Amino acid sequence: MIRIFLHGLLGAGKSSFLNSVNSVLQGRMCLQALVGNSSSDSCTKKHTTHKFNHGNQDTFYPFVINDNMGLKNNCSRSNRNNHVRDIEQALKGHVSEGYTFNPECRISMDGPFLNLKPRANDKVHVLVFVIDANKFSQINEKAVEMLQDIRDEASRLDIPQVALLTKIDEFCPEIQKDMNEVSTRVGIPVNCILPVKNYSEELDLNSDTDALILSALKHILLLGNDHLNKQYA
Ligand SMILES: Nc1nc2c(ncn2[C@@H]2O[C@H](COP(=O)(O)OP(=O)(O)OP(=O)(O)O)[C@@H](O)[C@H]2O)c(=O)[nH]1
Ligand SMILES: [Mg+2]
Repeated sequence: MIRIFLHGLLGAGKSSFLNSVNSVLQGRMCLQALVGNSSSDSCTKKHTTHKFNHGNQDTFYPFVINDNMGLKNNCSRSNRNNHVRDIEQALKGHVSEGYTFNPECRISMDGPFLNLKPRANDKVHVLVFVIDANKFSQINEKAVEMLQDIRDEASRLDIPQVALLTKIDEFCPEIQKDMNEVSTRVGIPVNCILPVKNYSEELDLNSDTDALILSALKHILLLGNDHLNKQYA
């Protein structure tokens, strides 16, 4: 099983992406995770693992997506440090289901949400940075440094990373410039930056949107699969 971990600032479109993946897989609009519209408070509160039904109710696709609370663009240095350390724990599989990331303090080392003995399935296989294409140029340098720190941790753990550029429907002409800027500022190669348009306002699926979501998912899963194969080689 491949574990995909979504990370991104508040309102970047993390929950919308996993809802979009589920919608495409189920062939109907799905709202598995709550989606918000607030610029001051994260709509997703808890670290949650989402599975995706395949056929009948008890059968699932062999991958899961972790959704998390997004951080504000302008949080303090100590908040950012706490957050990076917590994400590092999550990448290693030490953070249990239901934990609420709190930038004011790190996960408690003797609390109920610390998983001391993660199984292979609990560890993250692909880290996905979810970035709002419209807001990237407004993200401050400190927040970008935080993304780089998380990327460094992931690289140390040998976990592959991609960036999803969301909301491209609002931003199409500028998308190439934005992909280059993400690549330069965060350090992810341009061929690992995947533009998507999530299902955000439509009532029915359409094949162009499906194609972008499926292409991004395929790329993420191939990276995760390579990482798993490497671990057991
Ligand atoms: N136009 C457009 N809107 C989008 C897209 N993806 C997400 N949105 C909208 O952006 C807002 C935030 O989306 P969420 O999926 O809640 O973002 P999130 O990253 O999960 O946010 P938090 O959980 O609060 O950190 C919602 O109003 C979505 O409908 C997209 O591709 N296009
Ligand atoms: Mg969310």
